[in-house]
Amino acid sequence: MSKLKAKLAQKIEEHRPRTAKLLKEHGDVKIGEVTIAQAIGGARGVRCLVTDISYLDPFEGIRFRGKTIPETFECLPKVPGCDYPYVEGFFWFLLTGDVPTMEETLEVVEEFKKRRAIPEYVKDVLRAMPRDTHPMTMYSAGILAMQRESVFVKRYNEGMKKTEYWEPMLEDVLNLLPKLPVLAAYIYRMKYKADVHIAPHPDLDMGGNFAHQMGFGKPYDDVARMYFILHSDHESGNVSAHTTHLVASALSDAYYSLSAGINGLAGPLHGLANQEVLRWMMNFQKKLGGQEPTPELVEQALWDTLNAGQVIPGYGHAVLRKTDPRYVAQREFCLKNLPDYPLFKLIDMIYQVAPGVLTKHGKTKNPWPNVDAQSGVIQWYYGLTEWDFYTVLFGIGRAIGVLSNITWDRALGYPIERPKSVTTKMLEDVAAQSIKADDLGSD
Ligand code: CMX
Repeated sequence: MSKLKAKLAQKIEEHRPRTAKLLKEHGDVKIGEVTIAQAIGGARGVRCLVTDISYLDPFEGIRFRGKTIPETFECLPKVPGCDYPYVEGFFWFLLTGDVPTMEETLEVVEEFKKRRAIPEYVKDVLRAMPRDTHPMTMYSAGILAMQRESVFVKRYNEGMKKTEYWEPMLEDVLNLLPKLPVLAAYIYRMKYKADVHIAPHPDLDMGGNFAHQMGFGKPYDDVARMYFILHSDHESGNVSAHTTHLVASALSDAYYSLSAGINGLAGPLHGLANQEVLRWMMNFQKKLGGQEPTPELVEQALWDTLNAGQVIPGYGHAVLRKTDPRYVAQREFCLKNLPDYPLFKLIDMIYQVAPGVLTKHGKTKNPWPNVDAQSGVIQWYYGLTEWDFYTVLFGIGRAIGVLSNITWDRALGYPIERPKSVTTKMLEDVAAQSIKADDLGSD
């Protein structure tokens, strides 16, 4: 991994003075204000996190290192004979900000192969859990179980300078990331495929080997590559990214931090929404009892969900105010590969109807679909019908982004995170003062 580490070291050296200058010379410049609604309402829109790895514009959607999703897919080295790029090359791109050459990409591919085996004791931990344990619990536990491997902890205990923190963090990230698809495939085969496992393939890259170890043929390897890249990063404020960053800020290592982030991803308002979409569609089809779905029937079912006080999974977003380009990318994949598949047609019918229903309902600020609305149907089509596994797939992709971020957190020496809380009485006092000021102003 000498090329990746050398490139990252160069990027870090170039970047550090920028952060230092901002802090020293412009530290008191305001970038926003916090309202009472933001303090009570989940810090929505409060600008207090920094990352250069991705940026989410409410109307354009995500850009990875300044590139849109189509630009990202276009610029990266592709696996021969496949439509999607190497995930390993994408990792290089997220980490360094530079598009890797094929040679640089292949160095990461080979290095990941060497590091991807999961320790036997992790399998023992998983096997000790009841088989009906949710796969996200197993995935998080598997990551946490490997914490004893942390190079960062070892080096920290030996004593190292703060400026060196990023190197053992990178080492932990490089050890952990390639293991995640292998861990996921182990959980999948143990839970759903009679505990019959498939050995890794020495010639295959991360996406290809994942498809192989899951037991799915082509083009599932490309599905995996697309899926991991699309789910990788969505700037820093979402629950999984923020949790990983927050835990890492206490100098917890990559294993502790990622496991915590994955627990956040497992919530139904975040990553678990992808399984909820499939559950919603299957319940709907069951209720139809063989009847063809129509826009009218879909509309009624959406209202039934809303009137029961539940959310429409796969719709809405805390930042986005238009259709998620990650949804669009997957829709384009479906239009190309499974245009006539009934479940895809149903997803599309929901897309025609749900924004209108949600707008009429009048609560959500964004009635458009997010990444989770489209993803399950692709998995289902290729034979992965165990929908409670879908968030694990999200969790492999998300790791690429959040592990890149915490490597940079260490490189730039970001401090322990510790926002300040206030009491309700303090807010009431501030509110009363503001009313008084308004009254004086209107005199
Ligand atoms: N269905 C019904 N109501 C919705 C809704 C939806 N899809 N999306 C938002 N609302 C409601 C909210 O629950 C909230 O209601 P209350 O005022 O009663 O609390 C109101 O509309 C305002 O919410 P908002 O400001 O538009 O959205 P938030 O930033 O609070 O929440 C999100 C964002 C994603 C949690 C929300 O849109 C949601 O619950 N969506 C469904 C679950 C989902 O798809 N999550 C996946 C998001 C992507 C990801 O992280 O993976």
